[in-house]
Amino acid sequence: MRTLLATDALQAALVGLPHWQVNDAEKPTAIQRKFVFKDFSQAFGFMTQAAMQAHHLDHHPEWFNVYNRVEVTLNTHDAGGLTQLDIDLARYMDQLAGTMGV
Ligand code: H2B
Repeated sequence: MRTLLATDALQAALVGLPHWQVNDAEKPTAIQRKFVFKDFSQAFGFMTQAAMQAHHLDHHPEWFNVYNRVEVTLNTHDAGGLTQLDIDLARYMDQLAGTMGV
């Protein structure tokens, strides 16, 4: 799970994650998305549920929150780049935000 994704596998996975951007088009080592919620309570609810999933996966986001905004960066520091765990956590976050109307 913590092996770097090959370029073609990463490209294929990113097709299903249109809200996520790579940090560097030439040499992607992280993906990023900015979520905007209704208010702080909703943003923190998202973070709380995502944190439980991160704990479950033993895979943790870098994130930054101000009021209703949550900026997320995913990468696998053990592997030095992007792995399937980043894709799985991004999908989970997309789905969760979707249930909150985001
Ligand atoms: N989270 C992320 N984002 N990348 C990792 O490489 C990672 C992690 N490694 N969470 C895990 C924890 C590792 O440090 C522990 C020891 O399992």
